Amino acid sequence: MAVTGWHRPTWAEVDRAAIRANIQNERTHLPENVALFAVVKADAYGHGMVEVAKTAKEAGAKGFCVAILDEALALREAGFDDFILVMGAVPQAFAGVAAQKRIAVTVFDIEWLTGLAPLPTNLDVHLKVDTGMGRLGLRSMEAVREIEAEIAKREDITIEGIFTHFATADQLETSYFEKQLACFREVVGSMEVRPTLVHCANSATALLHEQADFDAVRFGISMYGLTPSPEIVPALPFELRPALSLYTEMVQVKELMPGDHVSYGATYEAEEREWVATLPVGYADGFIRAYSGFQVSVDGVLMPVIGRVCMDQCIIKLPREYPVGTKVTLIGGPNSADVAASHLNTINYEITCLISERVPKKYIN
Ligand code: PMH
Repeated sequence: MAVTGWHRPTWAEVDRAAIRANIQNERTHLPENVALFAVVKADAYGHGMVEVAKTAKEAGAKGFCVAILDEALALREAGFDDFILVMGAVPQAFAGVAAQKRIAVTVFDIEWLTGLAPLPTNLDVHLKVDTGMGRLGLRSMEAVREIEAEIAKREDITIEGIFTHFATADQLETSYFEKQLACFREVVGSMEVRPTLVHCANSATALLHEQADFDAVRFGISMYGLTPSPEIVPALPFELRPALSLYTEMVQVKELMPGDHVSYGATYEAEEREWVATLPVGYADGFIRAYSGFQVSVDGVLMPVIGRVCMDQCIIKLPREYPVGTKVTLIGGPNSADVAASHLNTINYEITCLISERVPKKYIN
């Protein structure tokens, strides 16, 4: 059982108004008839799936996309009766469960279909086309036609949708993207019957490319107010509002003397008299060891994490003495998820997904 730390002053604050604004801005940007599906997999990129799903729905999201069947079942369990698509592979053995719960699944392989026993009730499927991502998907027009013909023979399966996923939508150079898009259009055009939901856009595509020919977008990272990549920031059609901030409080403040050391390995040595604070957050919370050297902030003033980050604690160097209980922004404001991603040599997606279940989420607005 994962234990959440409600009795420790370390928490993630999720601003629901930011999520609503990001969705509403994107809906205004999209043609009226294009639905926005909120991508809430991986606990809504670390923001908390159920609360985000509620907020997204209030803001006009018409359904949800998840990676695994359990996430879809958890949404049903929480009372959502909206459209849900599992974008990852669902084992055949669980197709019946998905059908019963009216959860759409992704079909990317003829073998998955041919080996499928008759289902007790209709299963909606979305065909996944691999137009260049090289991950899941049917790789040719013929493969799509073959599946379409196979499903036409069955009474228990409906092709509700067809989709693809872009490998380079977050880059300003669009030649690979254009190739994928042309391939997708060609495959869709070759179908006997155009499915109700033809969709291809992740956030970057939904923000930067015309969606008039499509029926839905799968809006993930930018619903959380983060950019799909730093390079497209100047091209974004509206300002994104980050929803998540990670906070903690100083639990001990002390003065080091020259030559004093900090944390495992005693890798940090004070050169002069200096103030430091111990924070109750560590790598088990998703504040991983690579955050060593990262600048967190107090009222906008940046201060570095010194020495090694421990499992449950870390230490920062203060510019002066601060009272115990002072609130520290680990992620947010000047030390945004993008700045953290750059420090960790990763992407903002990973920064929020890393935050573990031990960190409680507090929802505002
Ligand atoms: N559609 C699919 C098939 C996805 O895998 C993802 C995100 C999205 C839509 C939403 O993308 P966005 O968050 O950029 O809007 N998938 C992943 C992934 O597999 N790794 O990082 C993001």
